[in-house]
Amino acid sequence: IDMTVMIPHDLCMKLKSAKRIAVLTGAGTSAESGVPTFREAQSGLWARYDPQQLATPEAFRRNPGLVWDWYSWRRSLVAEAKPNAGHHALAKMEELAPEFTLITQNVDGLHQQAGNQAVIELHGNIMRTKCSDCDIIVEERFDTIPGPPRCSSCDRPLRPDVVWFGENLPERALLRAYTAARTCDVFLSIGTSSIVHPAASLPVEALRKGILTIEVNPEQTPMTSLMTFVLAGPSGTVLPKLVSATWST
Ligand code: BJW
Ligand code: ZN
Repeated sequence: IDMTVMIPHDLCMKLKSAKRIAVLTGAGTSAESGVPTFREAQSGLWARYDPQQLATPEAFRRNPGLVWDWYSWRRSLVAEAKPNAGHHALAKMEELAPEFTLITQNVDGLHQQAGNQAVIELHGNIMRTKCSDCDIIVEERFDTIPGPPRCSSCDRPLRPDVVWFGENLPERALLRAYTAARTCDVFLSIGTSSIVHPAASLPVEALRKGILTIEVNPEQTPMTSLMTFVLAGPSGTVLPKLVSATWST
């Protein structure tokens, strides 16, 4: 199979002349760093684990130990992961673009590690812990402790500071993400299956405003046919090519 993805010249021209660039990333962006995605048939987390038993507030109430230990395992994977060439290309893009907003559904912090400054985390961060009751953020790291530790102020179990199904996204982050999606000149959707809402509605908002949209994903998604450009390849190879084709001429 020829994995070479051609970058259209007019895409580069439009990206280079964009004043504001907004980017939405998903788990696919971190796949090449060894962080498992969610919905892929063989390698995705939901192929082996049931999200209803692990990634909902009900699951945590029912079985806090199971949920805590599963996230401890996920934290250990993330702790070993390093940003890949796609993350580095997005950090470069932030330096080169006049205005740049990176909206991520990822909880692994790899964009920040790659050097991106303007990162909006829609689904929280797996390395942060908060109280399940009083929402206090706990700075201490609990890498190897089994079962949920207890909140020092209210004694309720602590939980990862991520957004589970049925929970609201952080309000300020979501508002800033909608604003960026509606006011940018180019919107890129990278490595996301585009099915989890409200994140999946961000490219729809951009399209409604007539904004140029680009998808980077080796597979098709419900958004693929609506996008202005589709770069059908892995972000770790497509993004470095996109950045050099756009800005080094
Ligand atoms: C590559 C690649 C490479 C591979 N390069 N690409 C409207 C309609 C229907 C349902 C709803 C709706 N509004 C709300 C809902 C319910 C629900 C929802 O959307 N469900 C859908 C499944 C239908 N949403 C919610 O519950 C949200 N809350 C909410 O809406 O609150 C209001 C409300 C309250 C009460 C009732 C109703 C509404 C919260 C969503 C929270 C999502 N949480 C998770 C877990 C985070 C913590 C953790 O890490 O454990 O977030 S689920 C999981 O999915 C995670 C991800 O951020 C999220 C998105 O997944 P993503 O990133 O797209 O990954 P994948 O695996 O799906 O896709 C990977 C992609 O990469 C694939 O396309 C590959 O091809 C590609 N790829 N390798 C580039 N190398
Ligand atoms: Zn508490």
